[in-house]
Amino acid sequence: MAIDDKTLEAILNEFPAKVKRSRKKHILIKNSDAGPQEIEANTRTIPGIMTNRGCAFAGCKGVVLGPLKDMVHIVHGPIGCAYYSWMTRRNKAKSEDPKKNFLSYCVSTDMQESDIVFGGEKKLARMIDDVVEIFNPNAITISATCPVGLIGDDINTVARLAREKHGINITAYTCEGYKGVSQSAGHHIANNGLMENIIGQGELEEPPAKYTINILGEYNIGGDSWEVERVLKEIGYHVQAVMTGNGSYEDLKNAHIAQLNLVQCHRSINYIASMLETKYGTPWLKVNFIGIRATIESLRNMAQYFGDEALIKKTEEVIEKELMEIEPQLEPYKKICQGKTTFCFVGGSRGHHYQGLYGELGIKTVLAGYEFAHRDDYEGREVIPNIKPDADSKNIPDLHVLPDENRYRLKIPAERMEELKKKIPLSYYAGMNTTMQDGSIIVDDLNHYETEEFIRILKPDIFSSGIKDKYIPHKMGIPSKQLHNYDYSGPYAGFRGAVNFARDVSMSFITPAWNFIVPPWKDKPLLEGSIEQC
Ligand code: CFN
Ligand code: HCA
Repeated sequence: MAIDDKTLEAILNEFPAKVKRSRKKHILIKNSDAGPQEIEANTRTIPGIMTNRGCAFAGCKGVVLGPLKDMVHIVHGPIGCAYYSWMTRRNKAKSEDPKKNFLSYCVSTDMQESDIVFGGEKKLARMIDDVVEIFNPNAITISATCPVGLIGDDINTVARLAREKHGINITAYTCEGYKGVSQSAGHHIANNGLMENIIGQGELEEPPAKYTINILGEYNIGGDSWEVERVLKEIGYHVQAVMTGNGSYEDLKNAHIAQLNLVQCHRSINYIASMLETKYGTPWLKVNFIGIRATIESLRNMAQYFGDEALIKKTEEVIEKELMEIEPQLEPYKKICQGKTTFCFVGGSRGHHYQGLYGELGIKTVLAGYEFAHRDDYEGREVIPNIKPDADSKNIPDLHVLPDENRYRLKIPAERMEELKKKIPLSYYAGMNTTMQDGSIIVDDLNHYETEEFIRILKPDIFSSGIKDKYIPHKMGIPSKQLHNYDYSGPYAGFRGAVNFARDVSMSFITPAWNFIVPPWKDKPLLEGSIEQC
């Protein structure tokens, strides 16, 4: 069954009038005849609504800083925030020097009541001394949790004094959870800090290899960036820094020498992409290594960008070889998946990145959305290189270069830009409003009530989201696939990742477990009790 305006109205009628008015602006039924459809995004969640969103601390420490492996990330606050952001995201890392991988540690000042009352600065300073003595890390970050901002601990001064004392890079991030409306604020805080304190501080002056690139917005969840790097290296690229999956302080310091920045996740790290462009003139190119077609197009775009015939040829050879390997493996899974439907609700970019991969397996996305994306993630942009983003960033082009070509390390003559405009097909990563089919539903900041209602009506064959809502569909007898941490599996990126994804999704469909589950409401009364007569 599809959802029309009347059904949507009925779902929203359960809310109080004011809440209904607000939620209505966050939900769209895709209709390409209606012209550009607007959706409200990046606004505060209504208190009382069960959202899947996280906070600024999660976005800063959890998402952007956390994966940097040779740094110790201190969480300044009571233990809960450190504990619940400890390894759950499955950002993998292997260190060249095994003594310099600190990701498996949970490091926190564990503030107690007396620290809240009398201040936690001294405790934080002592902790930094201990961390330097015990771990000898290359650098340290300090992330503030809510109470730190409320009591006014000056973590920047603590960091500066510790830097002078220990002579290593120690920086503070005032990413208290309450800042902004979601994780997104924390991404921005982390981006600013990394740019200000680390990127560009290395000694390298020239790219160490012919095609030197950075990968931005790739966090190595379940090993994704290892799979992407495998292919890129085979083609002949040199990856200077991955931000920040399996990333390191040492690589990041020299990220400014790259010739091109790839932007995989646009939502969490577009700020660094544009700051690198402004400061060092490095152009950036949006890519998507989730899905086979998206991976191929991304590789082709990169080759076109450098424009070297040998690189273009090598790219095609590698694509052909990879396809020969995976196509026969995918066949049996496609048979299982064909004709099925899914929901695809994730935090930011993955909400549209995964639709292509699902489609390649024959699975249609009937509902999708983001927890915390901004309007530009939904609405898509005109794909014209050489345009600066406008003030509210609604028109960020996908291949983004400044007009003054002299500012590039990789010089792009005007006629080459014209050629690139024609050659680079960027349709698959335009905003969500353009990736979904007519009649499908787009929801911003989907909540638990709406989740249940939409599942009840649309009956997807698989539900893909995160841990907070995973078990609602399970209890309704529908498989669910976490697209955040991949449920202990992965990698899902690139060519081989697509096979892993196809296998995992197929297993969820054919497992006989669903035949043994009777949802509680089918054989038990929902309420128990007795009615007394008065
Ligand atoms: S790895 Fe990324 S891809 S960084 Fe971002 S917007 Fe989160 S942690 Mo969860 S899975 Fe998710 Fe994206 Fe970019 Fe991950 S869709 S919510 S903040 N995200
Ligand atoms: C975060 C991290 C998260 C949470 C995932 C989930 C992740 O937002 O703080 O809710 O299942 O990917 O680990 O997005």
